Amino acid sequence: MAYAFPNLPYAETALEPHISANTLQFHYGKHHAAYVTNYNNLVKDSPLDALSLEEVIKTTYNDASKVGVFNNAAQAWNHTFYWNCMKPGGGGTPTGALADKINADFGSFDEFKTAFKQAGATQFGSGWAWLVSDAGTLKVTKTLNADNPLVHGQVPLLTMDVWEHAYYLDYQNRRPDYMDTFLTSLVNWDFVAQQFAAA
Ligand code: MN3
Repeated sequence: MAYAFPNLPYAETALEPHISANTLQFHYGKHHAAYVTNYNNLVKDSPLDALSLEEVIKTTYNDASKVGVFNNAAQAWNHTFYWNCMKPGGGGTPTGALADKINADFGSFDEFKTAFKQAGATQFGSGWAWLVSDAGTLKVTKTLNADNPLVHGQVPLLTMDVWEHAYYLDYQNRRPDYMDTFLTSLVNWDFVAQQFAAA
């Protein structure tokens, strides 16, 4: 079924100075919008139109005849999730049950941060770094291009876009600086905790 292009959960200026309005105007207003438009055009009047976006992602994964549908469906989903993973005045540390689980599964919050940044730094080319729940254990993963933990049986809890379009206007080639800023100043741990509670 058609996927409605969601509103950003904050103003385009809200993440400044960490992520500029200029970046969001392109990243949300052009890149994300194009994925949603392409997705809706591809599924329109096809059997996939009966399915939810998540069902289309799972159904088309690894189907050589549906690569375009998968890429646009997953990128539509990934970006909506990514916007919700950030907020103005974000960062800091998780609390409560999520903090306890991170400490239990990674050893400490610092060790989680190291693993998450390592995943982002070692994703060669375009992709995503994730915190997921995998059969009840929290793990850090990285995926290439549009790939998404849903197709690997994992529950996404947090993501960071490491495609160059996510940071190049503000950070140029300095992906590590963007990743540091994402963790220290942008992560919406309340949203992550909601995903964890529902996992
Ligand atoms: Mn992107």
